[in-house]
Amino acid sequence: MMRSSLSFAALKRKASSALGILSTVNFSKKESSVWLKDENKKMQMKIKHLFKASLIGLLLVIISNCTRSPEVLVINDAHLYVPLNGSMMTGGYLSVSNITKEPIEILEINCSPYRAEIHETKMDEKGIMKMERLQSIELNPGSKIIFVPGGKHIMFWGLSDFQEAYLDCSFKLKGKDSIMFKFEVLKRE
Ligand SMILES: [Cu+2]
Repeated sequence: MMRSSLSFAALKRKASSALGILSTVNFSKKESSVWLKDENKKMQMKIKHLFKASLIGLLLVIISNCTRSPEVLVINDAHLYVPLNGSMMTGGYLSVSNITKEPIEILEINCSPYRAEIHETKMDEKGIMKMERLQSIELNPGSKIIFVPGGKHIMFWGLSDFQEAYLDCSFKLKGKDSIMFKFEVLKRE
């Protein structure tokens, strides 16, 4: 009777041991049987925890891949100067790099609720500097465009009373998700 119940318990343990390391152990003494049961439980807990941790890790990878759009443009040093006293407008500057292997077209900038446009300053045939609004900017694969005073720039309106350190904007891209970035707002000396 005792013998058959022991072997049944051993069989049960054998079945529940995930790694099968206990399958060759002889359960003849009660003490060792309890100890092994304990070890078996610990092992199962460890496996459970490992499984849980890897499941959470996998979920995190899936979530972060779904919510973060792959990087296509790298934007550096985006900054603007608060408007001069009495002026409604001011300029913003940055560099934009296309790190993909295909052309990327920037259609417009959005800094809502503030008005913003992509501009370029050019000299006309009479030698007069004028700025015009650009309808779009195309970046070739691997190319970089630097927005500088006297060249391409972002024109802002309505920032006279702007007090924050950063202004949130986004570039609308043709056929791709918009790129969000921040302009650092610099005070005039
Ligand atoms: Cu302008």
